[in-house]
Amino acid sequence: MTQEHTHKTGFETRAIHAGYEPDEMTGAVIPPIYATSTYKQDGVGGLRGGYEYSRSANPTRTALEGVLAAVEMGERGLAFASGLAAEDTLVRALTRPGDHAVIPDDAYGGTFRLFDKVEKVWGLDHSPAAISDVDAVRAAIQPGRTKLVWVETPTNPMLNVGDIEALAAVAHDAGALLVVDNTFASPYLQQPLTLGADVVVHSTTKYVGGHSDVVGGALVVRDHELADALAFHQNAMGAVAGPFDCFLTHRGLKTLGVRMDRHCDNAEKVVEFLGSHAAVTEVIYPGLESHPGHAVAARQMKRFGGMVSFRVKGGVEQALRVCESAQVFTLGESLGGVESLIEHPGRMTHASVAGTDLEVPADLVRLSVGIETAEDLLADLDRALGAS
Ligand code: P1T
Repeated sequence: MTQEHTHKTGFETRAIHAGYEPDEMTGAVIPPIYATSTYKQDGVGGLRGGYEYSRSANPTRTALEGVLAAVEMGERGLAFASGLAAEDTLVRALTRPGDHAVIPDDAYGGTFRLFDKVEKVWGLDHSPAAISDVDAVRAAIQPGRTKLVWVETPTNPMLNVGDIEALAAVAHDAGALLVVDNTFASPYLQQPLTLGADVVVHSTTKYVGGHSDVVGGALVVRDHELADALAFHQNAMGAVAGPFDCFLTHRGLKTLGVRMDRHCDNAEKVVEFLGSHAAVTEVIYPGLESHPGHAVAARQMKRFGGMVSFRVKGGVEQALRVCESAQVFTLGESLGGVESLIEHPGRMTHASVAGTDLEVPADLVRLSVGIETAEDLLADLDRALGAS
């Protein structure tokens, strides 16, 4: 399918068909794993299909990058070795020492660590702001210096929601770009480029890959100049995704739509169950009408996702006990795979923000609700919450 045609088709059709035409020679319907570092040239500079060296381009990666662009309604996708590799490439391609970025005051711990311990040393300042509060984001912008407004929505792990259209306007008024980390929503539920964002970031390790068997990252953009700058840095910095990883990620992405619908169905059941459980003090889920970001989420997301956070009676000790007592929910970092995961953000994924303004509540438990039989998930949570 041409890109023009692709963008007119439905999400699942794009996820399954974009980025690759059956191989000319064999008709293979799935992109082969091109396990090659280099390519024979037909005379010096005589490249076949533009392939020269696999850091610069590899056909298995080209196929994944094409489908990533299509599912996000972008012009260009770029695949990286991890979400953080994508983030670092993006930041250093689009900023210079002395510049400034606004970041979420409840960002993923690794993203905060990247800004605070790596990009800062390189000379990029940052200010955390509540991305659910457009005025707070506007106030955190330093006119002339702020080059990036960085948003996660929903955020990890507090599930706050940022209004992408409004934040894009605020960023653009100040001459900055709006970056949206779309990892939690996935491109099935939310397409930030269609709402005015300039760059979409993914940890494809999560819902896009979907099977907890590969680490990867992605950037997707609409603008050709921006795409060229990012592609230059992707090659110059070299944190690319390898062909085996691209194959797995691409395979996962084909079923994103059906998986996400089941993740959402199960999450809704889990939320209802937790909401009436005596051991739970608060359930955090953008699908709840009581969630402060519900109206914005309902406007910009197809459904509300598979991530659920909740707080328990009994503080940190009980939160740890619940995490360690679950059996169907596996105790582990990461999210977005078909299997349910449970974790304690304060001690695990967000340990790197302890003692900062981004510290998360000690009694918080985060669930990545998988696609198992819902009744088994509810029974498991009931058992874990009763543990003492
Ligand atoms: O782990 P990596 O593929 O490098 O992606 C980093 C990343 C970026 N953005 C968000 C919103 C993320 O959640 C992550 C990774 N998060 C976890 C590993 C986690 O368990 O929250």
